[in-house]
Amino acid sequence: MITPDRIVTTTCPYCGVGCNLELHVKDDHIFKVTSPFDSPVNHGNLCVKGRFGYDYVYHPKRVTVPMVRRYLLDDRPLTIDRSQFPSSIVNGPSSSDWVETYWDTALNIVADNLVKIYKRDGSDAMAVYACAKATNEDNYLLQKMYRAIFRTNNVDHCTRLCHAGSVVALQQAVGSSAMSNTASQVLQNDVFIVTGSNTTENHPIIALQMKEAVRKHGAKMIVVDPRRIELVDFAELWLPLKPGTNVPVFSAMAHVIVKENLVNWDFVKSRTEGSAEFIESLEKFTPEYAEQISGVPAGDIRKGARLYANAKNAAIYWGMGISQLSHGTASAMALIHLAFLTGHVGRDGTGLNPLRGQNNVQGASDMGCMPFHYPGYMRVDNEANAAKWEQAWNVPAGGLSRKLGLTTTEILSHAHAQAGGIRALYIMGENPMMSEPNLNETRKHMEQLEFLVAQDIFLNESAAFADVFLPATPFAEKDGTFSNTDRRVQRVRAAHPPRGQARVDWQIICDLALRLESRLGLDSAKWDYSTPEQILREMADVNPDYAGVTYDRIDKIGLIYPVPDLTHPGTPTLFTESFPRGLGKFHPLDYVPAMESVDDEYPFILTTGRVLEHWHGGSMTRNSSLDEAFPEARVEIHPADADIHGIRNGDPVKVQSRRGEVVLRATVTEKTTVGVVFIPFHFVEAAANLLTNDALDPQAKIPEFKACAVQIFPAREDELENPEAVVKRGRY
Ligand SMILES: Nc1nc2c(c(=O)[nH]1)N[C@H]1C(S)=C(S)[C@@H](COP(=O)(O)OP(=O)(O)OC[C@H]3O[C@@H](n4cnc5c(=O)[nH]c(N)nc54)[C@H](O)[C@@H]3O)O[C@H]1N2
Ligand SMILES: Nc1nc2c(c(=O)[nH]1)N[C@H]1C(S)=C(S)[C@@H](COP(=O)(O)OP(=O)(O)OC[C@H]3O[C@@H](n4cnc5c(=O)[nH]c(N)nc54)[C@H](O)[C@@H]3O)O[C@H]1N2
Ligand code: SF4
Ligand SMILES: [Mo]
Repeated sequence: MITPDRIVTTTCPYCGVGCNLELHVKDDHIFKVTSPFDSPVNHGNLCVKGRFGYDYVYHPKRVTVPMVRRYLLDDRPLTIDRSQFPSSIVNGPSSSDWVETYWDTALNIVADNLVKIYKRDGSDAMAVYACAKATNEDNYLLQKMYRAIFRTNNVDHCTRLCHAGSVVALQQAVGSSAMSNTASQVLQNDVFIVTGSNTTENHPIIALQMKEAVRKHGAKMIVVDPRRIELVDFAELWLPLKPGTNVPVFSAMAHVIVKENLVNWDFVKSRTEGSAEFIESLEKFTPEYAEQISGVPAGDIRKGARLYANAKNAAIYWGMGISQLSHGTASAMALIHLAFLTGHVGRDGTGLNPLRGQNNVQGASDMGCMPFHYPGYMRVDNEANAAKWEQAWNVPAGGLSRKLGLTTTEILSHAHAQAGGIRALYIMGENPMMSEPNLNETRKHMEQLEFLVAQDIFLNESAAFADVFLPATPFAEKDGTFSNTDRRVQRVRAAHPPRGQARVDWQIICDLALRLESRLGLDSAKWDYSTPEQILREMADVNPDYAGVTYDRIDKIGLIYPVPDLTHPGTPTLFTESFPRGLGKFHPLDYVPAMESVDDEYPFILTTGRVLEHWHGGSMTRNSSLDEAFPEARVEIHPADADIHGIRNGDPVKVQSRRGEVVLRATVTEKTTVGVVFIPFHFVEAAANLLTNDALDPQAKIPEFKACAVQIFPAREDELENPEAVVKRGRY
């Protein structure tokens, strides 16, 4: 038995559930993780990532010394030709190009080059990706640095690839985009819909509560998902729709609710607008029409509509199967309509709940790491908002840009080697070379950049393209706050000092900001924080949602924002009296198919997503012991399809789309439906995003990760990218 030197309570760095952790530390090393039984979030439960996934902190590949490219030290001009990088996305330029250096040298090089480009090409040449893994404090300062110093709103982060469709739809329909209720209110639901969310693998502790709702409280669950995910075993009804057919299925449910007079007219009349036109638009969405398009039997659509509408308390929980489509906004809108028609929103045990993915994607959005909003969702093109932040940041009146910035996907597609477009990019903790769609295209954009800074804990596939690498610290080495999917602001606490020379993100930013200001002759005097709490305070003094959040108040249990003052207890349920935009607004919809439909050449629909043991591009989990639990990429294919192609379980296959191909082993399983194959996007050896379509939702600019057309061929063993070879060569 090891006796810990100390037990540090903190928040899980993986998913948006925000489980509370107890880190058992001995000799400045975490050796065990447990969880407090009295945590209101996870009640002592943890999934495999929270429990065992922390050892990436100690992985030998972690970079803990600043690094710059040799040509920068030689003081040669920036002549790097990124197109000369090896064609495999596994490797960037050879590691011998990197030189370890002092912080001073690295930060001066960053400051000199950013200032040079800014002075020459102006604000529009500058852009930054924020990090939904980092704290609120880190993210607040990063967007402040770009807005206050470079006067640009080209700030975005992975929320764009994630719930952007949900955010736009919710903003248009209700005027607020967070979850309306908390996840644990599922225990108060009589009926709930889970759609486009593989909750068991991606929000495991919320899935536990969903199962508890069914098994202990008699709730009825309706799963709407093309795959036979584990929750189907607990469901009253499963609607296995074809990928990309959300709008007809949910609009047909609305059609049934209207035709069978299951509408909550009191709610529709008093709380919404635009219902007459909307109801007219439903005429075409008969369940039979939806069946033709989606493959879901009309009778089951009727049954689902009745269950949801007749419930006393019903809620909808959704994930990426709704938002990651070229009609992601319309898909989310179709769900919102169901809640409006039935009045299942604005009370405990009801709600519109887009489950947030990253541990702090809610927080990074709240902190203004988005191109249209300052912290607190204040539009950047509004004079009064701009004036507030100019005052807070000591920027002269009129100094902040009122121009809407570019989104994540636009920032890369606007990258240009010559004048015009984005020239310099700063990436704090993201990995676009794994997470963007159509990686062959992404790669070309990365090659165009004149100057790229990566601030991460690993030299990931994107940092392999960088000029400078700044080693940050992971959650276990920093203090601050994360905001989870419930809007609960919780403490993050350091278990031990940073490894090597790694530095906390917010401290790197302050150090760099001072160097930028001195080179540009600015003197805001606003970068001298001694604790992260001072940073949160500065933000909370202007952002009313966080006004009442102090480190003292969230010492043991987090607070659910809005917390408008220092005595307010927090707000688990939103929209009880009205919506932020006043009345909820219906938006009539049309069915628009996915951008790519199947044909003889590409007869399967590929849908991509996640598995329990891994995280996104794998920087963290593939550098942890979790990799042994799920060591290689697999494509899931239905037995009927496998039979036709003569594919057996474990056979290597080549999956090809119009944009690229990968070779990986097949898992023959009924978890996927006929005609649909599934690949998780965690594995660099068979990166799913080489195949995916970069078509965007026109409003939300979110890519169509959930549906593209592919062909499958048998392949040979020697065509597999041998994982062992990858390890030997160095994954990064
Ligand atoms: N283990 C693990 N957990 C994670 C993550 C991780 O990488 N690994 N990432 C986190 C992040 S950032 C996020 S955003 C969440 C994502 O969590 P989820 O949204 O649960 O993630 P996905 O696996 O991408 O896709 C969810 C489901 O969408 C379904 N689907 C595909 N196409 C359609 C469609 O057209 N309509 C409908 N209705 N469903 C469809 C898929 O079958 C799949 O079951 O997970 C978070 N949690
Ligand atoms: N095909 C396909 N592609 C997808 C999706 C899909 O479903 N299918 N889902 C999309 C979604 S929903 C998302 S959210 C994106 C995610 O895409 P990304 O955000 O690009 O992915 P991550 O791997 O989570 O990147 C996080 C990085 O932060 C680093 N990091 C961890 N902690 C810290 C820290 O404290 N500080 C700093 N500076 N760095 C840190 C990690 O090492 C890692 O490199 O992927 C998107 N891409
Ligand atoms: S459910 Fe999410 S927050 Fe909880 S332990 Fe697992 S990854 Fe961490
Ligand atoms: Mo996400």
